Amino acid sequence: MTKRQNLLTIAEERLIGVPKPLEQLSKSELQRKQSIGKVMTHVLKYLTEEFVKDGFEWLLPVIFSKSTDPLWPDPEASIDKRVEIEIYGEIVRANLSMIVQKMVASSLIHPKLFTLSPNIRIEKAERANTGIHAYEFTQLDFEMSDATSDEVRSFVERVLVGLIRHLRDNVREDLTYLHRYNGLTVPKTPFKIYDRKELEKSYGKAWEKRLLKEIKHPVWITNIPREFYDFEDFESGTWDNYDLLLPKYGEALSGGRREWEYKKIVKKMERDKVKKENYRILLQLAKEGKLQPSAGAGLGVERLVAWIVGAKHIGETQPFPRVPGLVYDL
Ligand code: ASN
Repeated sequence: MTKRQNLLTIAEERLIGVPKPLEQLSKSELQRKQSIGKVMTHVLKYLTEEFVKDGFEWLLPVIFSKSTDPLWPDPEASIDKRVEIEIYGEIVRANLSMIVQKMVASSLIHPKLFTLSPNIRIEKAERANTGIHAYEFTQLDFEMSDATSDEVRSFVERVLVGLIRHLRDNVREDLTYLHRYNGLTVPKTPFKIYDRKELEKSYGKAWEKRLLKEIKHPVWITNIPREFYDFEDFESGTWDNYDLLLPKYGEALSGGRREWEYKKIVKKMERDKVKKENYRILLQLAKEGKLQPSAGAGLGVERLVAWIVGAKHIGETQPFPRVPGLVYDL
């Protein structure tokens, strides 16, 4: 056995339980994948239609740019490698999220916008078996100029409730085949809201694990310390942001009200040791007073669908699974 084959065998053993590549699926596994694919199609169709009906403009995504999400400081991030390459003599970064582009475009051109954007997050290989991480995934990322967090949350709740109702009516056969028709009930609104600080007080640092086992419906978590772009009240130390947690599958959406003031953004970047030179245009617009207050969020499409269909691994919702630590041919 060559060294490479040996390494592959070790990797494969470690990865038992993760989705196989398409060409290796049995007949019944292919049938399951087909059903998941059908649910995915309906999810994408429903969500994009709802956003368009609500007056959002649909932007095409970018892949490489000088500015991307720093994903730092974020207690949940586990990035093994940041993809930076040189094109035309310039250094560009593979998209970690379109947050910067959303803030700029909602300020300059489309007050309400969304995009379906590929996020390339090379997660550590040890996340292969979590069942909820993929090294490439798609975000339905949206931003609303002048919106409050409450407005974003109510909008998300309305769309999600509508989606579940729509799926129960339109892909009943597939949900039944996937053993999810009975379990996937329409959630009641408003969803419960938990303050992260309160959760830490009652459950300790590992609050998320405990909560995920307890909840039966999607819930909101607010006040999460993270990247510079989410709004932080320096006096009270609270963050005006939110995550949507899905039972067993965890965070499927994160977002917040945004910072727009130049001085505050600079202060936070310096505090977090985020390189200001990577955010030249964002900072320039903020300095000129052209960055508008906004709020928004990004929904992890595959994670949402994983919850809807009860997937064993998020890679099951991808035609070509992106399992951390495992690179298939396609
Ligand atoms: N899309 C998220 C947001 O809108 C950011 C992220 O994915 N890190 O806040």
